[in-house]
Amino acid sequence: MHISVISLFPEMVFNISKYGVVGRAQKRELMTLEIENPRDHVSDIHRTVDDRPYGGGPGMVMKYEPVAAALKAAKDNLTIGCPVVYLSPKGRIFDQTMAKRFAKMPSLILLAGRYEGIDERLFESHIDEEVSLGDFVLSGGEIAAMAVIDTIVRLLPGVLGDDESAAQDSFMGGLLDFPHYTRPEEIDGCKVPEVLLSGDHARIAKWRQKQALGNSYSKRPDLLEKLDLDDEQQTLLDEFLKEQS
Ligand code: 4G1
Repeated sequence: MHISVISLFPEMVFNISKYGVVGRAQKRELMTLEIENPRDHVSDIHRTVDDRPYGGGPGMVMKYEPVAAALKAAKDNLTIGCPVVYLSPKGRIFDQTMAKRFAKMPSLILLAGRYEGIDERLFESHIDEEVSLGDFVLSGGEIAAMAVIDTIVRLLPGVLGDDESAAQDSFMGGLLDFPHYTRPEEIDGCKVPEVLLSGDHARIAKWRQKQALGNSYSKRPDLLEKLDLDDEQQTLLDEFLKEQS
C-alpha cells in the first residue's frame, strides 16, 4: 500500500513513521509513505501557505493553491481514483471498520490541516471524505493522520507476525482486551490470578473470554450492544456478573 500525507510539518510525520510496526512495514516494503509539504509548492518569496480569513476573526486559513498543488504532486505518484481523506473534527469518527475499508485500498492520501483548517472550496473538488478521531481540539491533523496510518498498517497482510495477527483477530471481535500480567507473581500484596499460573490452556482461554466480556460490559456497554453474544458468551458474562456481586 502507498500512503501520502500532505502536511506543513513533514518532519513530524516522518519521525513518528520510523517507529514500531509502521517503521518495520516500510523497511520490509509492505507500505510506502510519501510526505508532501504544501510549502514546497509555492513560488512567492515568503512561501506563503496561509492567509487571513475573509470576514475577519482570529486565526489563519490554509490557502487553496498550495494544498491543491501538493495534492496534485501526491496524485502524480499514485494509482488513479485514490481517495483523498481530510482529517477534521467534522469528519465521521474513525473506527476499526473504517480502517479495514482503507486497508483494502492500493493507495490513500491523508490531508492534515493546521491553523483554522483549509479553504472551504477545496472540499468541492479535492476531498473525497472527512475523518475525525473524536470530539476534541487538536492543533493539527498530523497526529490524527499517524493514528489512522498505524491502524491501517497493522491490517496489511504480512505486517504483523502470526501470533500478533491472531491476537488482533480475536479482539477485533468488538470486545475490550482481557487483563494482562507479567512477573513477579506477587507485588505489593497483589497476586496474579491463580488460573493464569495453572498451565490449563482451556481454562485460561475461558477466563480471558469472560474477563473480556465483563470488562466490555462494565466499561464500554456501547461495544456490547453492537454485538450478538452466542449462548456460551452469554453464560460467561452471567458468571462474571455473579462473581462480581
Ligand atoms: C472546532 C480533532 C475545531 C481535531 C471544533 C479531532 C475541534 C483531525 C482532528 C476543532 C482535529 C472541534 C481530529 C479543531 C483537527 C484544522 C487544524 C482542524 C486542526 C484542527 C471539536 C483544529 N481528528 N483540528 N480544529 O480541533 O484537525 O482528525
